[in-house]
Amino acid sequence: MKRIIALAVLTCFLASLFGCSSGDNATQSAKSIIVGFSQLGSESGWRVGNTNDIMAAAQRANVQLLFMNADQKQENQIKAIRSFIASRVDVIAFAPIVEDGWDNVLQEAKDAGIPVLLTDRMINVKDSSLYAGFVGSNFLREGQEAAEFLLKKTADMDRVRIVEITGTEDSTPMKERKEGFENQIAGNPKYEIIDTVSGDFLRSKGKECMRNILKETHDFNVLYSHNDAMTLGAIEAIEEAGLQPGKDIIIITVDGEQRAIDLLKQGKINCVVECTPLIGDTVMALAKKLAAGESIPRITYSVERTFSEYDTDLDTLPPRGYGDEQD
Ligand code: GYE
Repeated sequence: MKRIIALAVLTCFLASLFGCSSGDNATQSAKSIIVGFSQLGSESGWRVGNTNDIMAAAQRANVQLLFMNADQKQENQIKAIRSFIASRVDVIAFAPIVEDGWDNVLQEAKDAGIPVLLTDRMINVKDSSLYAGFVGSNFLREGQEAAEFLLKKTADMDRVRIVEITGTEDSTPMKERKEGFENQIAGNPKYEIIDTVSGDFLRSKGKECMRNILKETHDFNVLYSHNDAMTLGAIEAIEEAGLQPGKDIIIITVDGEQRAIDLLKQGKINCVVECTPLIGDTVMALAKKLAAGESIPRITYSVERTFSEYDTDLDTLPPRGYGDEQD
C-alpha cells in the first residue's frame, strides 16, 4: 500500500502581520524558511510522537514544512529527498531508516547546495560532508543503561539467561542498543544472551517473536527489547503463556512511551530507558542556522534518563507526551 502524505505547513504569516507576539515578528517572518522532512514510517508510538512533534515545532518556529512519510521503505525516502531537491527547499532533514545507501542522493543534495540534517538515526557515507549534523539520541548509552539496570537487578542471581528482541536490521538504534548492552555484560559469565531475534520495532512482530521463543523454551529470565512497541507485543505473548511479566521475566525496554511507563508502575515492566522523540524544536533551530549559512554542531544529543522500579518519583511523573492510547 502506497501512502505518502505530503503536507505543507504555512504558519505565522498572519500573526506577524498583526504583531501578535514579540516585537521582532516582521524580521522573523522575512526569515521564514522551507524544510523538506522525510519521516521513515509510523511503526511505533515513538514514531507517531516524533511526527507530531516535528509538525508542531515547525508551526511554532514559523517554518514551512514539506513532510513526507516513507512507510518503512528506503526507496520512498530517496524519492522524497529528490523531490525536496527539485522543490529547492532551504534545508533537507530526514530520519534514515537504515545506515547504508545514501551516498548518491545526498551527493545530489550537495550538488544542489542544499544542507542536510540527520534526525533520530545516523548514516554511513564515504564523504562525511554529505550531511551537516545529527540530532537525536545516544543509542550506545541507552544500551549501557539497560545493562546497568540488569546488573543491579540481578546482583544476587547466579544464572541470567537473556532473550533480546532487536529493532530494524542495519538501523543505528538496533546496532548501538545491542552493542552498548553487550559491552556492559561482556566478560561476566553468569550473563548469557540465549536468543536474539529481530522484531523490526513493530508491536505485532514483538508478539510473534516472543510466542515463537516461548514455544521452544521457558528457560530464560530476562527480556531486553529494543523498543516499547515490541515490548507491548511481547508482554501479551508472555501473559498468554501464563507467565507474569516483570516477575517471572525481568522486562527491560527502550523509548519511554506513556504505555510503557504505565506498565512500569504496574510492575509488568522493570526498566524503561528513555529515548525522546520530542526533538522538533532542536531540529527547527538547527535548520534555521543551516539556512542562514551558519555552522552547527556535528552531533546534538537529547538529554534523557532511565526509569526503573527503583525510582521513587514514578507517581509524580508528568505525562510523557507520546505513546498513549491515542497512538
Ligand atoms: O526507539 C522506535 C522507533 O529510531 C529511536 O525507532 C528510533 C526508534 C525508536 O521505531 O520506537
